[in-house]
Amino acid sequence: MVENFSEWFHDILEEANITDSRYPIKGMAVWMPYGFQIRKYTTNLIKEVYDRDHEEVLFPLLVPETELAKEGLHVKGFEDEVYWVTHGGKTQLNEKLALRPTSETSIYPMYSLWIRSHIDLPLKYYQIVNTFRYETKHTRPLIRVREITTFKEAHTAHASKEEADIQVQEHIENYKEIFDTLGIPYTLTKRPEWDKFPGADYTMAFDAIMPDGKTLQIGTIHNLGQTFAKTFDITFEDKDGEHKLVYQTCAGLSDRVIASAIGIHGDEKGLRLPPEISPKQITIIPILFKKGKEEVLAKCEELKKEFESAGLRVNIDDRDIRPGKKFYDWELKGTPIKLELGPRDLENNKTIAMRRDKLEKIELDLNENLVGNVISLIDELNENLAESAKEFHKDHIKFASDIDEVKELIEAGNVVAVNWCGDTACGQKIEEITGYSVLGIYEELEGKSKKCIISDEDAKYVALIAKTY
Ligand code: PR8
Repeated sequence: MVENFSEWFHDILEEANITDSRYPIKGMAVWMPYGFQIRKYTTNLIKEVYDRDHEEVLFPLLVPETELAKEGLHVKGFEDEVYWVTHGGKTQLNEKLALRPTSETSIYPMYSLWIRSHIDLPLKYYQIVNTFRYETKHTRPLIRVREITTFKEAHTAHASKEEADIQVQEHIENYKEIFDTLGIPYTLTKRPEWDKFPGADYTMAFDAIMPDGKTLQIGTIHNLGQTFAKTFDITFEDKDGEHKLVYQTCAGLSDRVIASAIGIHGDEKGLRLPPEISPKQITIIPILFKKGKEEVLAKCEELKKEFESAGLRVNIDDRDIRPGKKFYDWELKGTPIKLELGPRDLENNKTIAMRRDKLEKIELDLNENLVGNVISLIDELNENLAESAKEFHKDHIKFASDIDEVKELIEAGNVVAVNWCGDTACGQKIEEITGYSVLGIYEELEGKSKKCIISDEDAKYVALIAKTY
């Protein structure tokens, strides 16, 4: 799988009924029923975190050209990626309308109307919408798409710079919680100047290391300072009666969260889904013979109800096919726990459980704390998925002290840490020489008297370099 992760990923999406990318527009795929469920539970998790201190809103999909063009830096960053609506039927529109590539220019003109006084602040809204980006790099389902189908974007406005900085930290904590729940290890870096979000003061980014060693940016948080406040005239009357510009932040996640959960946890047999987003957490497979069929099925139904009342998602696979085929299917689909129940098991008050992570069989007593025991297995699986992913992640960040070593280590499937003075010229030289990307600042190097990998200047930071998706 590591050898050909890209092919594995492509195949698993189709085989596990997640997406079908044969839709006749490049970069746009159909969410299939199983994938749709995974998407739903992932969205629920993210909503749950955001709902704690943000309110959900929904803005229109179209952005007038005049608004999109107002913020110079921002529009420059997106101009090659915008899809335009130019006609209504046969009539050419007076003004072109953009399909939002992201929603700053759709949301902030309204913030300018809504925010009047310091009592309106902080304002913390989020929306989950489709965004469109005419990506010119190689597109891949979930990873680089032209229609991002569940773009979760938060937009906040604050009275002071300090509050905006605190909000950035809160976004970071929220994202950590989401990734930790899914057992997705990440690096958190401050993106270099030349790779920050168009219009932002600075960008903090989460990257996951995929099995082939390439990194995937799975979430970003941008401190927008007052750039957009100036452009869209978002001001408030402070306690002292003065009119001031707000400070803003925004943060975004896409279906890449699902891509990383699939990629990082999967194995050669298929998906190994974190229980939180698995459509079913338990799949019961009845082993049916003519004799005792009714009793076995009735017991399966009874167990299903018991598990469901403990809050678990359960299905019974009673299709009229060989049990072996059912095992194969659910291994492919990554249900955390399979329970096998046949007439002999029923006689002996037993069921055979199989954990998807380890694929080992465990005999459980039907009458002795079955629900509790299965919940423990799910918890252990969850922890084990996270632990093995963490180990892989740790093993794949290596330090290099010269440029040749950087290249060798990245080619061998690693992310590489180097000492860096922080100068843009040096950073871009690293990219030029290696052909790989500087993800950004990983750690500060205070008073450690190290030298930059390019210049002979003192290094201020440990920077990460990677081959990226
Ligand atoms: C913002 N504005 O837009 P960002 N396919 C899949 N996922 C993608 C793609 C793509 N083509 N492009 C980006 N992402 C800010 C924050 C509102 C919200 C994912 O930020 O452009 C990446 O994981 O950095 C990225 O980190 C996230 O969307 C946010 O996009």
